[in-house]
Amino acid sequence: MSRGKFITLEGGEGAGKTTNLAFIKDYLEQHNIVVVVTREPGGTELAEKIRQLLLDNKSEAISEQAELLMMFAARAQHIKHVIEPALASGKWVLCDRFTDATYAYQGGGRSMKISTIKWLENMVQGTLRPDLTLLLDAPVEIGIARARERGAFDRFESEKISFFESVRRAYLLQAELYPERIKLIKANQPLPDVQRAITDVLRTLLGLCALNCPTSSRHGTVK
Ligand code: Z5A
Repeated sequence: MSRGKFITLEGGEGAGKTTNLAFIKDYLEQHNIVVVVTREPGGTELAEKIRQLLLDNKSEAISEQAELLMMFAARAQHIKHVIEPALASGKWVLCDRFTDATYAYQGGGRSMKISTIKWLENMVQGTLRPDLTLLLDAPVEIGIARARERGAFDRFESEKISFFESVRRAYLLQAELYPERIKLIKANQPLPDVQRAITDVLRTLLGLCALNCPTSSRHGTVK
């Protein structure tokens, strides 16, 4: 049995990850692919407990180092108990955020050293990397306005605009560094257009692309 594929969805506040996760799952299932949908931080009982601690905005102040290590502690559990077994059994894994979020939030937002994040990535993940990452990118104000409609803010969502600007810049840098893996999707357009761009990328991944492949720029942007 061939190994499944690992797809991650990334983006800032309110970019539309959760909304599009269901769309992608349906699309893959229509192509007879068995999909495991999961998220980070989280995905196992213990990792979900770590998530609660990380998002709780009433907890004692969490140091930047503790935050980074908690992300990777949750990730280690998630990989061992959910991601690796699913991929090994031929299922595809669709994950709402993964390590690009660590580069963006802890690296960009909290200014943690990239070399430290890379060291932890190698230690926890070994050679595991996503096969495809869809980066939903929208101006910070648009994402925040969308997220605000949802109500109460968690510990991350309570950060200042400048934090989210740094997160966005770090995500865009990741896309520039890994254009083969990370496909940039403009998320500040109507949902049907976002989903058309996502479908174009998935068609390419599934090898369904004949003459009508999307034109990708050097940075992998799909319009
Ligand atoms: N975090 C971290 O710091 N380091 C890490 O390594 C990892 C995570 C893995 C939890 O993430 C937090 O963990 C996250 C980063 C940190 N904190 N933040 N911020 P999360 O993914 O659970 O939380 P989130 O980013 O806050 O998700 P979100 O706000 O729910 O965003 P979303 O899933 O991208 O958006 P959505 O719920 O799909 O859409 C929001 C609204 O916009 C909704 O009403 C939609 O109907 C609407 N929407 C979506 N798309 C459109 C379009 N195209 N047009 C109009 N309206 C739209």
